[in-house]
Amino acid sequence: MTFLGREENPEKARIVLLPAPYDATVSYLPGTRFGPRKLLEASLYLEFYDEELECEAQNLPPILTLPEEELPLAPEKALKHLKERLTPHLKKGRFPVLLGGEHTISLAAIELLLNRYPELLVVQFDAHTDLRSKYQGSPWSHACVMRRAYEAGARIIALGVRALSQEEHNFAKKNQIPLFWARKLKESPAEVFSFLEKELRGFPLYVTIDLDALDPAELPGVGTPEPGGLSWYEMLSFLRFLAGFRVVGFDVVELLPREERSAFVAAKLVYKFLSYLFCPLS
Ligand SMILES: [Mn+2]
Repeated sequence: MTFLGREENPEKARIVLLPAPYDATVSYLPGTRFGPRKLLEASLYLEFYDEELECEAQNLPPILTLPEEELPLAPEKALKHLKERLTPHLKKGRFPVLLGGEHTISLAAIELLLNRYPELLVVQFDAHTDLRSKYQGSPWSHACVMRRAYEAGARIIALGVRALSQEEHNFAKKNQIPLFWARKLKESPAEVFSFLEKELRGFPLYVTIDLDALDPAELPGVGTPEPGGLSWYEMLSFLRFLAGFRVVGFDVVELLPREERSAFVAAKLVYKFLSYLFCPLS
């Protein structure tokens, strides 16, 4: 199973897709472990011509989709496994894309990229901040992933937030982690763009897309569907903007494919972001 059904010569790949079928710490609705497979399946049915960029999927650089491997249940072991799979591809200069799986898996890419780019800035699309110190007894819960990333040395900017605890809000304030509420992105996006323009320029960016940043009306298949999220076109406007900066990798996580529709939307989101990044306007 490969993204867009593309069969590449692995040696020539410039983009590497790593399925991360993991949902061991999930708190509400389980099943994100089936996310990567369903997303890849759905990608076969996308229209390969992009009307916005006037670009064909075959004009994207060669994409290598790694085979799905079952992950150990223990989060530290799962992250280690993902890092080991990703490392040889990063060494070859390939652009990494992780497909989740619950949000915990982002840490594998973030920690590896921090070794290469100590100034790494993580742009997080998420309904939640995921800044809890521990959740349900675990420091590796999806609800803690950005706290761990912050502790590992990443700078974070969170976009689309609309559900967080007092503890998380206090932590973000104390550590000057910018949080942009979903309401702000929807009502005054120009202010957010101008903030990002100033903050992102020159920095290596890792973009982590928790699909619950989107409104559940657009994509219902997530572990915690929070109302009031981004529309499809709002999300695309941010991704297209980010593609003008130095993005060094991204992930799309938390797909809970109870129906085909969400997997299709998620697959199209991956395709759109890759196109913004790699398909220049003709
Ligand atoms: Mn999240």
